[in-house]
Amino acid sequence: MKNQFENNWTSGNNGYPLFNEEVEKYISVLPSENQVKLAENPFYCFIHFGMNTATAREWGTGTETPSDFTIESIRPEQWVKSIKAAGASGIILTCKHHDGFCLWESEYTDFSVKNSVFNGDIVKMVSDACKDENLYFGIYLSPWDMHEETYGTEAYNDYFCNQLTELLTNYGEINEVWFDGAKGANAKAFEYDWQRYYALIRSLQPSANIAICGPDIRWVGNEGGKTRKSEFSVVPKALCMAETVSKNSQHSEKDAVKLKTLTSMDEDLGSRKVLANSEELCWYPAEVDVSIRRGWFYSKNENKTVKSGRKLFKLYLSSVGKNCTFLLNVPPTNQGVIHHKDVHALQSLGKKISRITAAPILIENPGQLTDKDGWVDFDFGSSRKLKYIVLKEDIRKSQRVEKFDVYIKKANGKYIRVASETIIGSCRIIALKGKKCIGARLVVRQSRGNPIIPEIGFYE
Ligand code: FUL
Repeated sequence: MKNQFENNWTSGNNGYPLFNEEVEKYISVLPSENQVKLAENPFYCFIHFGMNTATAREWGTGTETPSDFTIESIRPEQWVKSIKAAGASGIILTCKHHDGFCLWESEYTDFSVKNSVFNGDIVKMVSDACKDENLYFGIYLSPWDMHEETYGTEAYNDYFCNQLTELLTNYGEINEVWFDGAKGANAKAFEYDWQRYYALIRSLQPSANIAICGPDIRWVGNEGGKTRKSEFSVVPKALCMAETVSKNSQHSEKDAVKLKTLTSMDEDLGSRKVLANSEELCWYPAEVDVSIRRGWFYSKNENKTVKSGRKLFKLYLSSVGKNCTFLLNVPPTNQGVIHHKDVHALQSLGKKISRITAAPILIENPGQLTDKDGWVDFDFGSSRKLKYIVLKEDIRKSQRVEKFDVYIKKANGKYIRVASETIIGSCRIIALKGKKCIGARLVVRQSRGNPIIPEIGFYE
């Protein structure tokens, strides 16, 4: 009779093959260097700011005029400092939202800050402020444009590429390009030339990840911070074209048929069952985008809806702590600053995040487990109050762990199971509220090949 630890990846692997051709196929899917960098910096802030900030709307109409942008000044250094206090490592600015109004002085349209009371280039001001504080800078450029008259004709692809070129060449390093899939129901039908946009980004900013309607970062599927039980980064390749394919028909019929059965909203995107039915796979990690307030843009009516530091921290744990990246939107006010309520919540979030790893008990590198390591023991040397366990897989060797348990060891030598989970991925955080113990045991139950765990940290 096996004890509770003997059923593990070295002895039966939960009924799944540990290594065969299929498994080899799954673990041969690896992240790009850009995706590794993102996994190491998994928390960014979104800044929704623009015409809608001046008019207090969520979506504009495209019929606004530059004089409707009545904001005269902004304090981007205050934006960047507040965001940095939260622990984020980058900012993504809405350079152009669906209304088409540009926050930089684009050569290709009159509909920009250049013809408003604002004196300056907001993209430049924010990207400079990021540089000053060592934050990454990324751009949001809405493909859907309600204002631009070429929208709906082939000339719009040129217009869009011209604007992309301006943004990708005049502002230093661009770390991420975020393409929104949103488009109004009555908008003109139009085929975006995604492949052309991607090629342009790759050539002008090779270190940028392309998110959402792009091949590098997957939308988790909702804006409420909900994540799946198992967020796999290896998924069917068809998914990485999903948002694109659903909006234009430039891809083959074969892709479109596959996508009918699997969308980025499905609960299971990466189990063996799903992967087995898929010819091609890709590395496509999930991003959780949430606003700190009810809306994406600032409205004074929504000051009451600012999420508390506690709530934001929960979102952090369920995104960054579950193999996802976290993109928290913080919209500046029409006075050009981040409202004090948001600043306060960001500070509180930052403190909570830094507390996770502030008091280490033990940090180890078990490395690649061998068939002698059905479980791994950790000895704390004395009784400690365990609050967090942070686990990392070596994603350069793909995502392997499919099921694991963590036990704590009590002073009397007894083991108590405190976590029974599925995936690890780039980062998995387990919160335990200060459990007294003298050690811990990690049991990997199921894996795709040998698990590789370069770091497991225990904190009190
Ligand atoms: C949505 C947009 O329509 C919202 O305004 C916002 O930009 C959000 C991030 O994406 O699709």
